[in-house]
Amino acid sequence: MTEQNQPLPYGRGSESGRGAEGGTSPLVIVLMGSKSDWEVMRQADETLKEFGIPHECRVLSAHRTPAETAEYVAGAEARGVEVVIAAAGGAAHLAGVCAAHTVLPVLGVPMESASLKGLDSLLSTVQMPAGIPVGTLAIGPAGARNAALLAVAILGTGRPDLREKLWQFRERQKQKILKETLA
Ligand code: RP5
Repeated sequence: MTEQNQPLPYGRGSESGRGAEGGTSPLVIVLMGSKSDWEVMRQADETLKEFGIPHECRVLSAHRTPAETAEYVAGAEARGVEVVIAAAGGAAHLAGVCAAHTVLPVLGVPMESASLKGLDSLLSTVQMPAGIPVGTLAIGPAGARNAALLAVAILGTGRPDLREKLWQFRERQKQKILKETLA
């Protein structure tokens, strides 16, 4: 098994799905096309942890591991996964490929690329043909964080406790901004 097929070392022993204490099944899977995406996608991982969402983070590529990606995503629904987050950069096909293999909601996060600053990733992720939707977030860290928050909101439609946590998060965010001072 290659490094790309190993779960990333996100908060071992926390609410992280595979490898989590108690063998919790993930509700959200966070995929990224390369380990080089992890520094940004940590934000999704940390946000999901903040909300106590069992999840799993993995490197899987639409181009470098196409068969493994298809197999993993196709099996997600049967494992109890409810939301897929997929991040990729450049010719960013990962989210679209995920969406082709599942009817679970797929949230795409375009990674900033060296040559085109992520505009290539954004267009590759967002321009899906009618019939295979990908909910595309902003390029980079804001997209990573918002993908996780949107995943919580999707899970929250049937879980009042999660909706309450989202309201509490908004309140904390509001209070932080209201307390800002400018020197
Ligand atoms: C994409 O190509 C990845 O998602 C990454 O953003 C980009 C570059 O990958 P590496 O060459 O750094 O592995 O597949």
